[in-house]
Amino acid sequence: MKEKPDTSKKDASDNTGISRRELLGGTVGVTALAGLGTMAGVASMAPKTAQAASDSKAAVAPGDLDEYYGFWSSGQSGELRILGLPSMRELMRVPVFNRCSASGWGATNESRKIMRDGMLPETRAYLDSGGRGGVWTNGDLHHPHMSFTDGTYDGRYLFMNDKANTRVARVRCDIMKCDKMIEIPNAADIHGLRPQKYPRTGYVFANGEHRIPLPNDGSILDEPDKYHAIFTAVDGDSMEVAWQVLVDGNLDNCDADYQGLYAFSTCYNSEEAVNLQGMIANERDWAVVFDIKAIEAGIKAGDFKEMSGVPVLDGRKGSKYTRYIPVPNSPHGCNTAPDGIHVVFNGKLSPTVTVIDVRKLPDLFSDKIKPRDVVVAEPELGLGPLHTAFDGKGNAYTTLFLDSQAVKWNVQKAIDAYNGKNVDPILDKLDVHYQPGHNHTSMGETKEADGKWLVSLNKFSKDRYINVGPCKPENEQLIDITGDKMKLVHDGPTYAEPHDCIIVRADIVNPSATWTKGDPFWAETSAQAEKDGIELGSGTDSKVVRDGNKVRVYMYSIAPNFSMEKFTVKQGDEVTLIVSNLDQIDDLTHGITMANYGLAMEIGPQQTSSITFVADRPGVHWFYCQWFCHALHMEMRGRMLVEPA
Ligand code: K7E
Ligand code: CUA
Repeated sequence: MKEKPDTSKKDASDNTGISRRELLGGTVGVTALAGLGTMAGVASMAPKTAQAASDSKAAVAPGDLDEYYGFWSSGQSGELRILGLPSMRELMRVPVFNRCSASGWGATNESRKIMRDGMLPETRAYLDSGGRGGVWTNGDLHHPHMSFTDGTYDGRYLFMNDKANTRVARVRCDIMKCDKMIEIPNAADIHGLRPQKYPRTGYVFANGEHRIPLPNDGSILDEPDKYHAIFTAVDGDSMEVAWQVLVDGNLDNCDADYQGLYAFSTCYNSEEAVNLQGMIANERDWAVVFDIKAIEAGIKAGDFKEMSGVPVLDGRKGSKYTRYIPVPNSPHGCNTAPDGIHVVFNGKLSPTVTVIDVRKLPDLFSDKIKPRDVVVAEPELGLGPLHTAFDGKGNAYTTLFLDSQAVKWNVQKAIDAYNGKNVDPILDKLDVHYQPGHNHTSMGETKEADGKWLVSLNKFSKDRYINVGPCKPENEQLIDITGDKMKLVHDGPTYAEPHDCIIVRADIVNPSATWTKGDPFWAETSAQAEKDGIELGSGTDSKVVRDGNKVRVYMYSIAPNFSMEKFTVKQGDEVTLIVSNLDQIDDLTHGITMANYGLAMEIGPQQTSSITFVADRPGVHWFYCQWFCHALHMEMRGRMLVEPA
């Protein structure tokens, strides 16, 4: 489709006098793609905008606490990050799909159990063979979202996707650790993920992005009609797949409504092509609407095929479970407004966003109206709209990837313009630095959206920081949205690659100060200890238990001591170190590192952690506490003797 040169709206031009729009020119579809490469150069030509470097509202003095938690994804780093807002201070990293040197995530028995329990049997067999180490070492975490009750965050859990290895994980908000991770069957590469907002979570909706042959047994390559994409509903309580829906096209991002009736996904490859040219051939793709009640009734009535142990309904075109709403080429973000009525599909290759009204969906499903009849607005906002956030006052904020801008627009004005009124829905545009992907407002995906802060997650930082080499940080900008005009108040560099974030009022999140003795996190370790006649964390659990060539070393720690100064095993023994931290004081984390054995783990106050290894290197090996805990922290160590076989 053609992008009309738009002279009515103010262009973001730099001081060379050349507008970025003019530089782009041509058709949006093709130029937008070319722009992915060239805009890096173009935007660098722009001078630094004269924005306030600091703002009293954003300043959080040393020792003062933030008003909001920010939960950040990290893309290909595979972890979840916790920031404080408005200070934008990074507070914590929570390893999820990655492995972590500090905490032992991916190495401890407790974390490996979580990572392995939800794997498909064929994946477990694959990772157990060929020296692959039994767990994935990478992940691609895009979308972290909190559990909801009645349309707002409830502080129970955070859910997140792994695009790299087709997983969905859950983090317990009391301890801020991942407690469940499942691999989604029949799907390839989970991308969009959102929890059900009402009445509660409930379902976690997860989009299989890439289409694959089903079954994917190696017999098919170039028969795209045998490729499929799958929409999955995971039960957020049990973390099991509740049901799946086969769709036409592929799936990108998704969201849920505020009524508990529908879910939505964008599709950027309705052509069902397998290469770039094919995927952008059509002028229109679509958004898919899923009728949750109809799907649940379909499951009850047995209208499904069981595949890999889960019920799969056929939701392709013509199905009673879905409707396909045509929208301009290659939509990306999918965002439900806090008014509970409007859903925005972001155009990406089209300069527009498409707004639908959920009140029209019952008529769509009963075929009283046509799919396009649910569209109530389609404002042209600028180049490369990717994601939209809301302030709870009727305004929306959309990222413009190619224009490197945030655009503020009014939903009602966009509806009026669509109905032929001569109004401009665009209220403000702000340069961001550079190429924003997601954005998010404080509480913006809940009915309690408060219109205070907007974060723009920008894919490039270019010239905003001193040069750190060819790989530059990304740039996250905090924007004050309390006034009519957006005001940039803070730049924050970050490492690869926060796709998305949520901003949650601090009073909703109430993590524990310490662990609780007997936490289910180490239930299996507790069960083994019980068999060995040991009560973990009791202060008597200091004992070496030999069981054939398996040796379990139970230890506890109280700063600055491990309960065992030394222990002896034989070369070739399979050794499990089980360490309980008896300290009850906030922030008194210990760890244990077995030097030159590649082993380390975190042990928080009142936590038990365990790790298993083969003692195949004879000699004296020091184990030490790697978490600075005491004036005598350096002395907090002991010896393992491995006797030669
Ligand atoms: Cu990067 Cu949400 Cu995966 Cu858009 S997605 S930018
Ligand atoms: Cu315990 Cu350092």
